[in-house]
Amino acid sequence: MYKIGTTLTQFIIEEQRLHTQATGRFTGLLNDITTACKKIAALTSKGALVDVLGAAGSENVQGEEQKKMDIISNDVFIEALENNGHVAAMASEEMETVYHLPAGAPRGNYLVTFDPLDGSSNMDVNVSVGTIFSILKAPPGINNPTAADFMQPGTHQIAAGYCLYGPSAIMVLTTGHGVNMFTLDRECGEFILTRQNVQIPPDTGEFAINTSNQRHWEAPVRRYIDECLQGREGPRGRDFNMRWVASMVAEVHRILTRGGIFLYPMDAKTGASGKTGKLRLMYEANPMSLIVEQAGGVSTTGRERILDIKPQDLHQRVPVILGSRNEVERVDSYHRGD
Ligand code: P6P
Repeated sequence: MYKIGTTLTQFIIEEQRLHTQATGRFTGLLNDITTACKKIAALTSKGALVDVLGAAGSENVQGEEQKKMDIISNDVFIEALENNGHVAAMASEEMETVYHLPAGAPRGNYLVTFDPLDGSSNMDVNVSVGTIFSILKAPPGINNPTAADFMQPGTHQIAAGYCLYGPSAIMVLTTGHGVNMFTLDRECGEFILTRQNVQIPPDTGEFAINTSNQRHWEAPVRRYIDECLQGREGPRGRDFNMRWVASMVAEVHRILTRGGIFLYPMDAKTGASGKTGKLRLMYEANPMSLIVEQAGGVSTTGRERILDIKPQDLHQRVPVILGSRNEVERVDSYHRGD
């Protein structure tokens, strides 16, 4: 256990000391990511004051309208990581293909995937957004890794985290040994350890789903939500509450903080468009699933553990049902027909 008040920088150095073979590159990478998140936090907090709101006038590879901050955050992240010799390549929601480092830039041991500003449409209405990142090992000796080198299941992640830009800027990080939370002290510019070894309560009375898609849901999800809505008069014998922020980072943070279940399930709407879900595996579902599992929660598609999925494409989408263990396992049981 670390004393509350430890800085993220100190925490990362202490963690490195636990690994006698450590070269310091992983520590350097986490510090680069921290720098990127501090810069994005500063920009999101200024908003209209620095003209970062509104549409960029372009679309990303997903065919989604890009916000100015999507592009700015992506550039901030790339700039913070590409020249320090800690990464070998990067992949982002905002870039169609793998980002190769400039010729001559030193290559590191890691691949990083990221969603530079998840929930960015909330920027214009001043609602929480966040950066999500995932760290994988790069194949040794490859100067320019390809998309195939990123096709590693989520269980291979070395680390995962997010930075939530809300009333506070909070970095949440796991390196495979539990989940810790760090709040940005804007006066000293440091993320300060404020919660250690976070655990998600196994039970919850709070679900998060975009109910406007209800007519498109598969039967198991419709059954689960219907039972929640029937409350104490129904088969669950208790009332439920609902939340939907339309920012996965905010939903996951609430679940880490007080429990809950988040569902963006497979539905006929996404199926009809040939997609296999709404959320992206490599830089949304996988990092959030590692964090949730490390905090004692569960994360599945309804039919399989998300971290076990063998990726087929950088921008592959998957259904996501994650959070409090007993609720997610109930939804899974409904998918099995129990
Ligand atoms: P909808 C944000 O665009 C995002 O990728 C997640 O952060 C969020 O949970 C989801 O999509 C919101 O989707 O369909 O409710 O707008």
